[in-house]
Amino acid sequence: MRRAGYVAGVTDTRHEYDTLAGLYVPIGAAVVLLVALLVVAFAWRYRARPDDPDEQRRPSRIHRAPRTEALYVLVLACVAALLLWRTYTVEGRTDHAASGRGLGVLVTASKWHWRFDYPRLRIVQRGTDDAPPTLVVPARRTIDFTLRSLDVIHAFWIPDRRFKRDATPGFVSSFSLVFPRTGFWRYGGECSEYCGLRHTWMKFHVAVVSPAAFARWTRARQGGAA
Ligand SMILES: [Cu+2]
Repeated sequence: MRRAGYVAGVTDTRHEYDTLAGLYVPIGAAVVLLVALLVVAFAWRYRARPDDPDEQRRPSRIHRAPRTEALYVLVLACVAALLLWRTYTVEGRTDHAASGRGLGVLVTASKWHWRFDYPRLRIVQRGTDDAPPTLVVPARRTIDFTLRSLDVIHAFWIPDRRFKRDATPGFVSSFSLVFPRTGFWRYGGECSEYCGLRHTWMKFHVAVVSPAAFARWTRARQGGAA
């Protein structure tokens, strides 16, 4: 079903990257386990035995096993190809430019604040040194973000969405996200690029509300309420 303001192709980044991690983690764990077992096994098998009378007369154990080595290279190449293919597939689905048909939010990063402008709604969300701003978005609707920085390199990061994008001065970055479920994430967003003294405090809250609640919030903000 097509919903108003929803653009096909914009995907749930959390689901996509969690699925990808579900592939990387077991492969990584298997490699660590295999290497650890082989280290222990070979250290035990070829340990020094000074009391062994045959030790000095033992021939060199170095020999070649071309088939085993070729199989090893083939397995590694297949694993690398699988990971690259899955990674680029997921990147292709999630890392697209803004659709231009969703709700527009201009994100401005500067030392050490976030600011969220909703140009079409004429709403601005600012924080203070003590209180970070809140990014308010409607659930299940495409949000078209435009990201910029006024000074140094920052990075817009929402861990729950598994999404991160650099904000580089002189460049404007565009991307779309959807937020499938409603909720409030205290300090749910932050800067993930070290940007100076107060980098650690460069955070924002994330509020995902129902479309009806978003309409009410919009009216309240446009009416001058906080
Ligand atoms: Cu920063």
